[in-house]
Amino acid sequence: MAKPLTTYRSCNLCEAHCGITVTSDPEEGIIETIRGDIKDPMSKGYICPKAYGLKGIYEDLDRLRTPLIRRGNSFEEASYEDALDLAASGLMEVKRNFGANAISTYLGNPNIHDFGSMIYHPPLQRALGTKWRFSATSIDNLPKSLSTSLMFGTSTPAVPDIDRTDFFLIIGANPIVSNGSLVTAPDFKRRIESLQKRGGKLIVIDPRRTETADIADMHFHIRPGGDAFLLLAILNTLFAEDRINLGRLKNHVCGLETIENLSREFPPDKVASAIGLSEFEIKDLARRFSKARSAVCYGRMGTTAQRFGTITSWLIDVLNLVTANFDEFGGSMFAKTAHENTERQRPPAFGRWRSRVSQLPEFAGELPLATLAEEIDTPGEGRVRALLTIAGNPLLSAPNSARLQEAIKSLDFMVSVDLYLNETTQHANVILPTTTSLERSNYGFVAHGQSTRNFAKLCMESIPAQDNLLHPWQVALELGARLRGQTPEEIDEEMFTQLCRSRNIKPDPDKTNLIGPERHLDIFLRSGFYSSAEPFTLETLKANPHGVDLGALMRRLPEMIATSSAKIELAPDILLKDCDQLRERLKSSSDRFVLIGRRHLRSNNSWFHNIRSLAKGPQRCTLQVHPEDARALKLTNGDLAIIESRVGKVKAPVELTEKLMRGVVSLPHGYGHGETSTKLSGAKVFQSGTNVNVISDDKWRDLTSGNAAFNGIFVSISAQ
Ligand SMILES: Nc1nc2c(c(=O)[nH]1)N[C@H]1C(S)=C(S)[C@@H](COP(=O)(O)OP(=O)(O)OC[C@H]3O[C@@H](n4cnc5c(=O)[nH]c(N)nc54)[C@H](O)[C@@H]3O)O[C@H]1N2
Ligand SMILES: Nc1nc2c(c(=O)[nH]1)N[C@H]1C(S)=C(S)[C@@H](COP(=O)(O)OP(=O)(O)OC[C@H]3O[C@@H](n4cnc5c(=O)[nH]c(N)nc54)[C@H](O)[C@@H]3O)O[C@H]1N2
Ligand code: SF4
Ligand SMILES: [Mo]
Repeated sequence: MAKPLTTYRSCNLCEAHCGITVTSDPEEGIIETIRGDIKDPMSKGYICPKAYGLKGIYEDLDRLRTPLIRRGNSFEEASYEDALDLAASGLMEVKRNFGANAISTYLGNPNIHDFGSMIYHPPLQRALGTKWRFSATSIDNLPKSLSTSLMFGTSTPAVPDIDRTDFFLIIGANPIVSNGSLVTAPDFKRRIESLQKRGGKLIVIDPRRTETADIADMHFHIRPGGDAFLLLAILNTLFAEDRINLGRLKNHVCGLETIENLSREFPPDKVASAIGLSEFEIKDLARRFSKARSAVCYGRMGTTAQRFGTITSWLIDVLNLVTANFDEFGGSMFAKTAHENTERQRPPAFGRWRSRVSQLPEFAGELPLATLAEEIDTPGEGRVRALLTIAGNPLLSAPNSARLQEAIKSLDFMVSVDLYLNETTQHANVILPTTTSLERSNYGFVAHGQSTRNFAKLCMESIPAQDNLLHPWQVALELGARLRGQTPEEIDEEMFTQLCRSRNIKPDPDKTNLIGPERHLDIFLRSGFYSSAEPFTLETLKANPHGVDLGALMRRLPEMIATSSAKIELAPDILLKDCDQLRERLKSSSDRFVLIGRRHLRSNNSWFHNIRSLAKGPQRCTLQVHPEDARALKLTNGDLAIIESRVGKVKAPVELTEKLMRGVVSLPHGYGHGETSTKLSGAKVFQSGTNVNVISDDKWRDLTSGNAAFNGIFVSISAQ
C-alpha cells in the first residue's frame, strides 16, 4: 500500500480558514482523514463540523465530473474541449449580435476563498469585454465596503481586535454559528471565553437571542433595521456627556461637528420605543462603551443586509473612532498582509455609472445583484441576454428569486461553472465543473486581509485532480483564451509580465513556464510588506506548512488614509443625504411582521445540503415565531404557515421559540431543493425546505449601495 500523504492547509469553506491536517492516498484517490491542525497558529486545532464536509464534497457522487451540454430539456456529458468551445462561441454570438454589455457575469461566494479564482477572473471579465458584473458582495457586505471606502479610501474593512479587547459590542452577527464574517478569527468561542476570563464583556444586539447572545454578558433585542437609530442615540449620549475622544487620530479626522449635529436629532428617548431598547439601556451602553479600557463595535449581516446598511456600517466605525478605539489595540484595526505592498490603495470608485433600469450605482465596477432580474427582463436597448455564473447559486441566494428564475429562463445563452447541477446551473446551456478545494493549492487573499493576527499560509493540494477535472483558474483561463483567440499560456504570460512590472520585480527565468496562480502569488509576496529585510516568497510559505504568524495587528493610520481630503471622513455627504430616510422612518410605524434570516452550524449558504453527515436530522428550514405571536395567528409548532411579501408567497413549518423578539419571524436561506431537474439527491431528501428568497423583495434594498436587504422585510403570516 502506498504511504499516505499528509498535507496541512486551511479549510476554505468560510472566512475562519481553520488549519486542517489532511491525510490521503493519492494513488487510490482517497481522502482518509481531516483533522484540526494544532500547529496552525490561528486556529490551534479548532475546526467546526463542516471541515469534514470537504471530504464529503470530494466524494459526493452527485458532484459533476464531466462538463454538461444542454440538448433540449436534458444534458449530455461532453469533453472540456467541446464544452469550452461551445461556451465561448455562444457568448461570442451574443456579443456579436448585441454588444459585449449584453453579457453579464455573476461570481458567487466561494470565489473569494480561492486564490486561483481571485487572480484569473479579472482577465476573463476583460476578455468578455462587458462592464456588467455582479457578485455575492452585493447580497452580503457591500454596505461595509462602501462605508469604509467613503471614510478611509480603502474598501477592506477594519476588524475587531478580539484577542485584546475589553468590551466587544456585536451588532447583527452570530459568529458562534457563522464562525465570523469580515473577520478571520477561527474558534470564536475560545476567543470570547478568553475575553470574559480577562474581565472583558460581550454585548450582543440582535432581534433573536442567538447562540452568540446565549454566551454574552448582555443581549438586547432590537427591531430589525433599528441599529442606525441605536448608534446615533449612543453618539448623542457621548456628545451630551462630553465623552468624545478622538485620541491619536484627532488631527486626521474631519466632520465631527456634523456628526454631533446629526446625533442631536436622535436622542435616546426619541428612538427608544421604535427600536425596542429603553432610554436607560441606550445610555448605559454608551457609558460602558466609552469607559472600557478598550472597546470595539462590530456588525455583520444584520447590519449590512438591511435598509440602512451603509449608514449603519458607517456609524459603527464612527462610534469606534470617537471613543479612540479605531486603529488601537483592542479596538478596530486593519490587518497587514504579506501580499500587499502599499499603505495607500487606490480608493474604489462609486457611482461612476448606473444600472439601466433602477439606476443603481456601481461600486468598484460592480452592480447590485438585486437589479439583475430586471436588467434581463426589461425590454430595450442594453438588455442583458447572456449570463456566466461562476461558483454561485443566485436562484437560491438573490432576492426575488422567482422573478430571477423567469428572467434566467429567457436568456439567449447561459454558462455556469459549478460543482453541481443545481437550482441555478440547471438553466445553463453549458456547465463546466471544476476540482474541489482539496485538489488544489490555495492562499487566503481575503482571509489574510481581515485576519485578527497578521498571517500568511500556502495550502498545497491534498490529492491530485480527480477525473482530469480542471481547476477554477484553468477553466477561467481556457474560456478567456477562446474568447480572445490566444492560448492560455499567452494570457498567463501577459498577466505575469504586467504584474511584475506593476510590482517592480524582475521575473525569475526558472519560473517562466510555471503557469498558474502560485507564480503570481510569489511576485505578490516578493514585493510585499514583509519582504523588505529579507525575501518573503513562496518558498518561505512552503517551508512553513502550518502558516507564518506575522504578529499581532499594528497601527496603520494615518498612513493608510486614501480619501481625497487625506482625512478620515467622519461625515461623508452621500451618507448624510440618505439620513433623510432615517428621519422619515422614525415617523412611520407598522404593526406588520418583519422577516429576518438565520444560519445553521452544519450548513453553508445553499450548497451543503447534499452531504448526508452534515444535512441529516430535523428540518432546519422552519419559520421561527414567538409563542405569543403564534397564539394570535392561531399557529402552533409544526403547523404549515403561509408567509407572504410584496413579491411572493412561501410555506414553511412553524417552530415556536421565545428567542425571537415579538413581531419578528425568522426563516433561513439556502433551501428550496425540491426541483426535479437538479442532481442533488441528498438535499432533496435531507433538507429540501423552501426558498426564502422567493419572498425577499428585490426593491427592499440598502438605500445607499443597493445591497439586498434580506432583513426587515414586511410579511403577512397566516395558517395554511
Ligand atoms: N435570504 C437570504 N439570502 C442570502 C443571505 C441571507 O442571509 N439571507 N446571505 C447572502 C450571502 S452572505 C451570501 S455570501 C450569498 C451566497 O450566494 P451564492 O454565492 O450565490 O450562493 P452559494 O450558496 O454560496 O453557492 C455557491 C456555489 O458555488 C459552488 N461551488 C462551491 N465550491 C466550488 C468550487 O470550488 N468551484 C466551483 N466552480 N463552484 C463551487 C456551489 O456548488 C454553489 O453552487 O447568499 C446570500 N443570500
Ligand atoms: N454555519 C454557517 N456559517 C456561515 C454561513 C452559513 O451559511 N452557515 N455563511 C457564511 C457567510 S456567506 C456569511 S456572509 C457569514 C455571515 O455571518 P453572520 O453575519 O455572523 O451570520 P448571520 O447568521 O447572518 O447573522 C446575522 C445576525 O443578524 C441578526 N439580524 C437580522 N436583522 C437584524 C437587524 O436589523 N439588526 C440587528 N442588530 N441584527 C439583525 C440575525 O438575527 C442574525 O443573528 O456567515 C458565514 N458562515
Ligand atoms: S469554521 Fe468550519 S467551515 Fe469555517 S473554516 Fe473552520 S472548519 Fe471550515
Ligand atoms: Mo456571505
